[in-house]
Amino acid sequence: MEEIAFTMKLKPGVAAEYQRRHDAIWPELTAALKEAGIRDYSIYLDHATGTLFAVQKRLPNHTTEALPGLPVMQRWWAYMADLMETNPDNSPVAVSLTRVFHQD
Ligand code: RM4
Repeated sequence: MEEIAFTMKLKPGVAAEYQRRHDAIWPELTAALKEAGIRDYSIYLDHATGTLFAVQKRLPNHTTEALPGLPVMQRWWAYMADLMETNPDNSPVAVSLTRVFHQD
């Protein structure tokens, strides 16, 4: 299983609402993420900067590249767009990170 990490950016003053929405994440989205092969997916927030740090494991045969085409993913991104820095299609601006250390 591979692990990837990336950052996203929260707009100022919306951390509580971001948390609330994720505490009530749509079951159909959870199912879609699992179906795409994502496992052990966490998002952390740096309150000082609004930077979101996402880390997830993916099955070797994951299909995460297809997620942006799913209606449920597009609906979720549109729903979250008021809280986050986004691209024109409402997907969050995400910056891939390079793992520089790991210890089992
Ligand atoms: C985040 C962002 C990501 C999504 C998670 C579940 O706020 O929208 O794209 O994978 O939620």
